[in-house]
Amino acid sequence: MAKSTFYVTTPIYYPNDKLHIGHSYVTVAADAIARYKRLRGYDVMFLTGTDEHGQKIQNRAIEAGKDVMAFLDEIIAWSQDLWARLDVTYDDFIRTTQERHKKVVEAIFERLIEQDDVYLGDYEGWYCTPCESFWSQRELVDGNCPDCGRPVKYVKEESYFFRMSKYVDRLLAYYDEHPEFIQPESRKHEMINNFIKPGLQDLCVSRTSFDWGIHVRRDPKHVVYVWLDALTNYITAIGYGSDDPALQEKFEKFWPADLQLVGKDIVRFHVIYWPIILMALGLPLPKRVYGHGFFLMKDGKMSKSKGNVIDPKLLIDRYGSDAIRYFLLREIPFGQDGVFTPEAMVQRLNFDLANDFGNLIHRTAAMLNRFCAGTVTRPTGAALTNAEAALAQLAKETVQETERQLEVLQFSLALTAIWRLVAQANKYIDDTAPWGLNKSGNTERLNAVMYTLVDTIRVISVLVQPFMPKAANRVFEQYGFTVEETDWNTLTEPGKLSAKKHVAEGTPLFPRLDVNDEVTELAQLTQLEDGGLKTALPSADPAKPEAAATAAGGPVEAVKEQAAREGKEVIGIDTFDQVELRVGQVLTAERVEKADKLLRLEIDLGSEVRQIVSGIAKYFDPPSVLVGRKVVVVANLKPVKLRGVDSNGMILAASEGDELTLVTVPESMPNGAVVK
Ligand code: ME8
Repeated sequence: MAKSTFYVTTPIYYPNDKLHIGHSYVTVAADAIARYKRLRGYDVMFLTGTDEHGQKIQNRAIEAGKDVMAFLDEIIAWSQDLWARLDVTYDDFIRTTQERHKKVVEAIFERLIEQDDVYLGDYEGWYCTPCESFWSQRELVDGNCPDCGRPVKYVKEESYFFRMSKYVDRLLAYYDEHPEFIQPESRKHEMINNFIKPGLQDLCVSRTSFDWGIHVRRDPKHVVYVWLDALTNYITAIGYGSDDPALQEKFEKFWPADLQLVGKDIVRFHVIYWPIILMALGLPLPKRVYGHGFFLMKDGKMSKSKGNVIDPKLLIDRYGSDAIRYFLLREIPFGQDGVFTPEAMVQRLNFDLANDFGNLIHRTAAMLNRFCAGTVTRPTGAALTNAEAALAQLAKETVQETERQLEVLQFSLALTAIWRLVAQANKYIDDTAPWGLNKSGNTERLNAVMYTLVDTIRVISVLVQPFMPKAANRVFEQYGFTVEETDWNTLTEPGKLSAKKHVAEGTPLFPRLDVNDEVTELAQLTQLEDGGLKTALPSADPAKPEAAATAAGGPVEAVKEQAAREGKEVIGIDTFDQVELRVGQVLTAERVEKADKLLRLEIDLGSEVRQIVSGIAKYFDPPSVLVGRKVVVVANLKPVKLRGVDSNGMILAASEGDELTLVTVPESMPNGAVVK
């Protein structure tokens, strides 16, 4: 029987700069899933690549004084070397400058014009060159690009447009019929409320103001504009539109993709424009698009201009690929944002890898060699106790839990489950004290304990394979585990571990680190002495005018002083951006029993109703005066219990002395709208 297939993709990255730890994050996540599915017996296709057209790339090559293709080749070589060093096992790497992609995009464009999905019109509006995005007047923030905050320019030019609006109803019906299509669930509401409900504009799909791109066949002064070119990579790479029967077969085999991983910044393109393009081409839609969260620095988003970007190669050189892969997937729940700090990384590596995992592997092998000449012997039934049965049961449950969490891409929870087993195995050593059994000559019991430990290590090393392939292989070699013994699909079958085997003494898998020294060293190495904070503030370079303001105690100093007086740090816009503010409407309001100050409110946030407890009772009597009021809610606040009542968020209010006013917005603003 043919194997089941699994097609997983990452975004294709812009090669305008070297890739950083954020790009490594999603690529390692895709690799872990690809490896996991291969281990489960799937025929996997794992695609990554680069998005090489557009003005931004052309400008970067010109700045570097290089021919565009030569400039790209260098960055692509660097990127592929990064993936090799991170043990990323992609099956194909697509470059949008490759002929296999270009000629299919040209044909797709012609077809879309012929079937009147694409038409020629005039584009008038605001354009942000760094983001390569067009914006309407309404979308600008203080006259600047709403994504990056940089100035935009007004442009008017002839462009081709895609009739997006024609497909909106079908798209919404698809969302309804396929609740698993957009994940995590919260991103779906964001898409519907922020982009679809306000009215989906036709999408500009060609430009005439630059020429680094795929030219429209019938009208070559037009270059296919970035998203139509970029998104189609997922089908051109696997043979869509090819004349070659083998490639056509490949396309039939793998499309629709099972999983498309994208950052939250480009979810919109992948769950609105991409499905619509596919509908226009009469193709099925991907089964799942997952919008993962971002790795941030202490001063907010990573960006070259802030100088807070971490070079992943530097970390790999110092700690090895396994350690970096582990940290990336362990630290932050997939789907959420998290902050990268040297402290967190060094602690994880030291405690989880050196102390817990590495030590379990090392001390077990050392004891086996000291007490049993390195040989594991299958125990007799009489020597087994409840402790062995309990560990075997936990191992079984851990396999199931790891599978469950990997299916829903909760890498950190899968690792948490595996580390629970690691901790339990370490505890089992302490409880059974094999050194005591050796001393008292209780060979039967000693064999039982050592066999149980080696069997547990076998399960653990198989489970960590998708995350830390090198470490897993080292354990397989050291412990002499065979292919049969390390087959994930029969992992917990009884008697899997062969009756006799030899285990080598080995060396520790992960070095122990001195946390303080290492953090200092790492901070210097990454040049983030203050966690990147200094780069968020204006440069101290006297040649730059804002530096003069700082030196003379000007506006920046005044802001810092004011913040310091209030016991708060000055924050960058990116830190503020982490606060999710939304418009809500009070549905019910009542007093909380035995709590004079508290009101329990139910608030409609558009996509959900939230319960919030607020200390505003004395200002609103009776509480029902609040019903129907539009309020601003901090929607991503950690849930708390106040007087035993769950509170999931906070409403904003201004207060001075005895007066308090709720921050409100006009009635016309829909519930769930984002406040910035
Ligand atoms: O958007 N944390 O390319 P891109 C986590 N070419 N992930 C991050 C990250 C961070 N700090 N920074 C980047 C493009 N990423 C387009 C995509 S797809 C058809 C075209 C990851 O080089 C994240 O997955 O800007 C994000 O979506 C992607 O890199 C953007 O890469």
